[in-house]
Amino acid sequence: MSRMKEISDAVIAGNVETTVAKVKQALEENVSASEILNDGLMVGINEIGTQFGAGKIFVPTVLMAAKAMNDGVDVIKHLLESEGPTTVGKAIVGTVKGDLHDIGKKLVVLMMRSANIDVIDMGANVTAEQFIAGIKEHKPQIVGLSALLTTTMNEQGNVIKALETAGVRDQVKVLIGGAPVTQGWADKIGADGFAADAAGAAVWSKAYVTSL
Ligand code: B1M
Repeated sequence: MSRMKEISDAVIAGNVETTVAKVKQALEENVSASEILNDGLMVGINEIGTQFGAGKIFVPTVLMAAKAMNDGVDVIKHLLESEGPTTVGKAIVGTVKGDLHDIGKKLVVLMMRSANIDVIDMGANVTAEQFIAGIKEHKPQIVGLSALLTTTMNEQGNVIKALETAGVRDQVKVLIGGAPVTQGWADKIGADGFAADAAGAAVWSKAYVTSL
């Protein structure tokens, strides 16, 4: 069995120890961190999503797989992140209120940091008020809003409205993303940008801050 298949199988099985061990083995075999992420860990969590959506597995199984995925990402994190100290801009990124999904958001944070952006990770289930406080405290150029549920996508629009009401909307660009989110949705709620994945979020953010 290939190493990448072993990693995806370990994520699907929710086996944290095996996932971490196999990721370490792959690194020792000089497999790149992005290959481990895309061809191993992501394949596993996507299969979990398919099985969950089909009602074949339930939340506890998904949670175990998410833990395996997160711990696997932790092993390769330092390789995905840039080691350069120079930052070209600042962002705050969080998953919106009512939404606990944070794996994708963590990857977005990781990739934006690797593009030399100083990112404050606000966590998950972040309220509009917390985003506003984050803007006032950290003075970022970019606010990133992640949403994984069709129900919490609306909260991305609510945050944008709240930023307008608080008088801070013109201080930042708002980037949105998450599995159900599209460019059309970004246009509809008045977001400045949409990215389909973590790499896209990094490219968009870097292009914006270096254009200032
Ligand atoms: Co949930 N869940 N979940 N879940 N879960 C989904 C999202 C779902 C599609 C599964 C399914 O039915 N097939 C479904 C949503 C259906 C819908 O609304 N359309 C779903 C559901 C229904 C639920 C619950 C409601 C289940 C329940 O309780 N009945 C519940 C909601 C809880 C809540 O949030 N209030 C729930 C709970 C959970 C767990 C807690 C068990 C766990 C999350 C653990 C955690 O994150 N710490 C979980 C998981 C793991 C998933 C799946 C299986 C995997 C999500 C994931 O991490 N993907 C997911 C199915 C799936 O997506 N295939 C599912 C991997 C990750 C790297 O991808 O997050 O898409 P993703 O991020 C990508 C891009 O979207 C993008 O870049 C990332 C990296 O490339 N991106 C951005 C993300 N944010 C971005 C921000 C940007 C730009 C790009 O700019 C700022």
